[in-house]
Amino acid sequence: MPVVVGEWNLMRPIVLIVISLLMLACAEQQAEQMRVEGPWIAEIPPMLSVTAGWMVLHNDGTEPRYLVGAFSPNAESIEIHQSVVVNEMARMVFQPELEIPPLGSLAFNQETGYHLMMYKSRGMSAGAKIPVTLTFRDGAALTVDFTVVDRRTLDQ
Ligand SMILES: [Cu+2]
Repeated sequence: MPVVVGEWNLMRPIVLIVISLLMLACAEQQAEQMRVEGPWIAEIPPMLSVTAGWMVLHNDGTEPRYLVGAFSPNAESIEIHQSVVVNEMARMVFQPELEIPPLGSLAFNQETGYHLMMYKSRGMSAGAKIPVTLTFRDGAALTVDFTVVDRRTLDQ
């Protein structure tokens, strides 16, 4: 059917509402301006299933962003943790969300203690590429391939 200017003006609010709904419904809405550097997962022997993922998460935007979760087809669940030392005891503390400052980054490494704890994981042998989706408070998501690495080959 031919679209004339008058019809478009009537339809425009409806189109905008439909687009908004689609964006809300779409879990794979890309987390624009978010970027992952050096993602890797520690290799574990096949009889173990808990391991950790590491990365540097960059926010190239001008607003703070908040990481609220992660999931992967290769793990039953993933939690955001921070390793801390309390009374000389190493503990891991669950993090409900982490802020990534605007034009800044947050490192998940031994120094900061932040890591992605992966439970009941599969296929964590050196060289494998494991897709992990990071989810943000605004509903956006970012999927990145993490490389499985044998820790012993790392200089730490
Ligand atoms: Cu942990």
